[in-house]
Amino acid sequence: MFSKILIANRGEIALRIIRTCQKLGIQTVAIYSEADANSLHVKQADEAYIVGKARVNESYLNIEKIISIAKETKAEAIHPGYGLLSENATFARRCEEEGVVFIGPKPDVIAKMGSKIEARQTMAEAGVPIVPGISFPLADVDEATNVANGIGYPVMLKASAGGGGIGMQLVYDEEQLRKAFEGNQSRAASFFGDGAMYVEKYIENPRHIEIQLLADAHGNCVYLWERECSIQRRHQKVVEEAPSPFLDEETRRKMGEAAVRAAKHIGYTNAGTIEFLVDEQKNFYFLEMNTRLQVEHPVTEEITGIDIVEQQLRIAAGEKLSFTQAEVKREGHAIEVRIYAEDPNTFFPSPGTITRLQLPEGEHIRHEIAVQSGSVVTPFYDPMIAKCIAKGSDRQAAIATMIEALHEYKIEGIKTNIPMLIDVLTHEAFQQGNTTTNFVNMYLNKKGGKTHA
Ligand code: MV4
Repeated sequence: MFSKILIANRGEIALRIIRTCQKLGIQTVAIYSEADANSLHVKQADEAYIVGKARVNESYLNIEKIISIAKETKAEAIHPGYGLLSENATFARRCEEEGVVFIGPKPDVIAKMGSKIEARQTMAEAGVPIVPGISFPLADVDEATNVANGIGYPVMLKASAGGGGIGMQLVYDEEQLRKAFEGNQSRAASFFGDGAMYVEKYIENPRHIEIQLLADAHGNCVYLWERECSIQRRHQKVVEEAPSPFLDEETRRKMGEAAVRAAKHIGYTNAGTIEFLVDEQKNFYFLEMNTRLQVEHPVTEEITGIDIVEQQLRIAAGEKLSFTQAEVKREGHAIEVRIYAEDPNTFFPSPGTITRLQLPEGEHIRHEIAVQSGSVVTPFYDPMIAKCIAKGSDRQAAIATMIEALHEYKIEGIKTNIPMLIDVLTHEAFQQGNTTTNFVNMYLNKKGGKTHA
């Protein structure tokens, strides 16, 4: 195992990684920007070094500076957390070249899954169901309409370099596709440096269900069940849970086995997630692979008892997985909510100073949080300030605990989305497990959706 690692991230995830390092006796090196000088991750790490100005391009994304700090401090590995450099193949490659272990998969695997077209091709080869559509870049608008006519409208026009809802458009007919094509292509080219576009059949009102994987460098791979993350707004998840209220045991097993096939086919190592769209008939289709630790990993930890960050460190250090698929347990139900510093109605960020912060307590409540009273939420970074995870013997118990907890938060000085989270958790549709990706528009009277009962 490593004796010292560098954490190339900030906020709650930096603290989360430090916690596991402390448990395992690993020394930690934090990096921070000028805006984060007083942050908790700086205080809690064993060492901390400034990397630059507030803006991420001048700090948390400065690859060469981060690697030089790792080398100077004799950190043996770098944990990238999520976001920032976590899915940057160039960073992973530079780490490899400099003899620093990147805690994640190999650079080529990151790059392969970063191209959505290549990912589709690869999954099809591995026998994983993909959304009906094409797995090559469209040459021009005429090819796009020919292909779409074959698939049948509506279709989603997507950028190969996109993902997470960026660079995609729903079109209902040929005229809309013709109008959308060139604009989308040139936006993708300027935004991602890659204008490759493809089309898929539009799956109506799907669920977003993802499989958590752990794969070691010795050919062993297990799935840690699923998380359902359908409750989103503007392609940002707000509530995640495990297990999914929608899956039956057979579909769960088929999805898990498909995900393991996918990982083995690409020589995947470390923790990873295969995202699926699941339609009303429980057909599942590969959507994207996330080659990093995810924000919502705690719900999986709560139902399996497995520390996913610890597993990442062990895998990166070359250890074999110490358990088999049959030994992965599943117990109870866990729900996570993401608390954002934002206006609960407009969803606009609400930066400022947190003048008071009091958290709910209880044995079934877990917090992942990097702010306290007096902390300043700056406009430079993601406005997610905390995650709350509630556990219960079943879904109903977990929901009840979460609703109670949400009412007990005392946060002053900034606005948060807690009122919106309470609306979701208390809604009959949510309680009945009607958790589709249209939930917020359909039930919460946002963006012209139906009125909230
Ligand atoms: C889709 C889709 C329906 N059909 N693709 C949104 C995020 C990005 N990763 C892909 N997304 C979607 N792709 C096809 N062919 C619907 C969505 C989608 C969605 C997916 C997961 C969770 C929430 C979503 C909200 C709106 C649209």
